[in-house]
Amino acid sequence: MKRRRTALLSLTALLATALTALPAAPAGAEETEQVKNGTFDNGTESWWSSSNVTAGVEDGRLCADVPGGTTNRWDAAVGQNDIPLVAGETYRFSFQANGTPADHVVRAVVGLSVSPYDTYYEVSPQLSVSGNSYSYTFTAPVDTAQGQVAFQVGGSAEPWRFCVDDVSLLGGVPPEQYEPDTGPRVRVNQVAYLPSGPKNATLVTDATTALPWQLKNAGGTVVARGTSVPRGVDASSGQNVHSIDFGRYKQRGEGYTLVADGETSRPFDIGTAAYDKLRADAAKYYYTQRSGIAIREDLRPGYARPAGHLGVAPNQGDTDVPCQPGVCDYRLNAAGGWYDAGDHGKYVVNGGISVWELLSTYERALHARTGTPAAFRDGTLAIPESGNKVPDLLDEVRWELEFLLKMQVPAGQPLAGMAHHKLHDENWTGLPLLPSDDPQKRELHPPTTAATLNLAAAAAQAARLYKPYDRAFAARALAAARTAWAAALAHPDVYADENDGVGGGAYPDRDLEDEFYWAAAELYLTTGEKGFRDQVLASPVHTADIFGPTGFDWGRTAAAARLDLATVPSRLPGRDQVRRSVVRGADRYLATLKDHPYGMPYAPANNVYDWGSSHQVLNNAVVLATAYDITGGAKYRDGAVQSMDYVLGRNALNISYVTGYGEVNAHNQHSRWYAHQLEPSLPNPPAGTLSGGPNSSIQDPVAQAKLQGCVGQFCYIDDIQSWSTNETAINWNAALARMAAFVADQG
Ligand code: 9MR
Repeated sequence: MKRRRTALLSLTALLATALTALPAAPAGAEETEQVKNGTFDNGTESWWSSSNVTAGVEDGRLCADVPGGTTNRWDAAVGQNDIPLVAGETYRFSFQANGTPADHVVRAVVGLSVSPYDTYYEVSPQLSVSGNSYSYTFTAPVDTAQGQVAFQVGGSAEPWRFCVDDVSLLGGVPPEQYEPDTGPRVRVNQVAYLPSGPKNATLVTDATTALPWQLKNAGGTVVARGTSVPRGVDASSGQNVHSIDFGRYKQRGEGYTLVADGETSRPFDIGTAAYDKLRADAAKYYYTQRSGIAIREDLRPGYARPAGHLGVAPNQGDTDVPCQPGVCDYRLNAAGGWYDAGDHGKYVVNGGISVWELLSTYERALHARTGTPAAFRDGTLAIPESGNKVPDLLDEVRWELEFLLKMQVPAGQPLAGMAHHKLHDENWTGLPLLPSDDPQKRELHPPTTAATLNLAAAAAQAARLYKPYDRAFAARALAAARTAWAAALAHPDVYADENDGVGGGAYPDRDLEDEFYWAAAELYLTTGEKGFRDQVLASPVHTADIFGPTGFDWGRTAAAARLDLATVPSRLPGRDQVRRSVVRGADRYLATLKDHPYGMPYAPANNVYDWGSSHQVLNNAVVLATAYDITGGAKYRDGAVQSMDYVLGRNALNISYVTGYGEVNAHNQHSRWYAHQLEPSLPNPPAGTLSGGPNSSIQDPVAQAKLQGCVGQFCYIDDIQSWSTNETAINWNAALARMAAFVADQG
């Protein structure tokens, strides 16, 4: 513990230093310390600091005087470079730290010391004056000799002092044994069952014979009783389970519990109010995702923030965005739209399907027997446009449509009429980061046929729905859709590069027959023109069996066409067969649901839960709901309604995947601005935000460290860093909005 004060290398000097590759330890090797001089016994040897920080060893720890007046965490830092990391190896990252005065945040990062400065793992604890020990486990996603451990301490208005000791990055540690807290073994929809709807629960138990159950009201009085049905081992969770059906009980009330096998479920309501609220909240989610506009505190208390990406420093976009080098030599004003997810990217394919599912929620309300158009009328969503006499849902979706239209290649340019695939930062940014604080260069990525067809489909659908409110906009949308359609026909195979995933997601798709079918269908439903009708009828997708286990998604859009052709009035020859094909798809989802001890219409092949599985469950439920709209058959309505139980808590983890709904709910979704878990001054996502949910492929370092070997439903963790299991996204919330509206309509 020498008290020597050593001058540290500046960050820039260090980055410029040539780096020597160290031999990488093989995976599964002995535990090996990767940090040199983490105890600071040799002063500051091997450590660097940024030039605005005065750092030295004091009482055997490294202490840094941090200046006030910086903006970002990374504007002031201390760290160590040349740390080797091995892909797939698990590391324990630990340190002791304190801060004076209290409550300053350190962003502790394990990442890449050279451009593009990827972050592999990060935490942002709030420090006390007395200090704490911190320890985390993660799995390295890549091999590199240029790893870095850094403590980012910028972003404070006032100066403060940061001290750190016993910094360790231990490689070769066993993956953490993570035990989720799953609470009582009686699993229910933690929000509400409809009074006249199905009421099912799942009991996790070792018992193999039927057990008695009791339904209790809020006062603890038993109001119904029965016996469970043993269901054996559930493949989606590996648990031995029973199912419980208490659907004969129909009394409205709050605070019911279900008791079985000595366990009491989390409380739930029998009623409809929660779905009226969820229908609005799931749609209100979009206002706070908006880019290019300040979010107003009076409209969303706790969520106000400055406008993002309007070209106001430190932002560089999106009012005048260049292409990636070599892609084009014009610039576009592509301000507005919604941020896709927890990142600041804006993607046309995902924008298109999100617009479709929200507009279809609106369109269903116009045509379905239980539709309630008033639910989305002017004034229902508390947005800046409320009061303009246009249904609020149309106003909200128009924010995205205007952005999609701006992404179209202008006339006179190469590939005119096509749509740029996406627009996002040059490199990935870290968390937390308000949209208005993003300093990165924004770039347009090449046009693709998929984006062009998404734009055509969404704009064509918009043309028929906005016409009663704004004829000029409807005409503009239809013209853009026609132009896009023609451009896609002229360039049918311009694909997104699946490796174009730096700074934003790739959204690659090489099968575009479904996108052609969808765009043709929307153009036909809007115009009734023979040319589009013939395209629909000639598409091989028109008669294909499209209702598979993983349903529809941003890249599988055939169902969008089929559902609309089945429900939006038209003179399509063979429309009855189209309607029957939807009912056949629903029959299959109903069979899956009946077989499933958790009562969900989702059983993916080999039990591999997809990225965004919670919205897959909901989209399969949309097919059930549509079959009800077509046939009036109660079994389809009940199947659709019952699917909501899984999302709202009747699942292996006993968690509701919707923020603010259910006693235990997902609320740490991966997001740069709802980053409360990292930055206490920021909010959690707003109520009504759907989490992506279990993803068997566990594609992020936190999931890889904690969920190794997980079975289906268990491949999830409510951690902000688990972007592959716990993100929020505009397409996923659209599925929630659509199903919440359907269920509310059944009350
Ligand atoms: O939802 C997308 C999922 O289907 C893909 O498997 C995954 C990997 O390509 O990307 C998901 O989309 C993400 C996008 O790439 C970037 N913004 C966040 C999206 C949700 O996680």
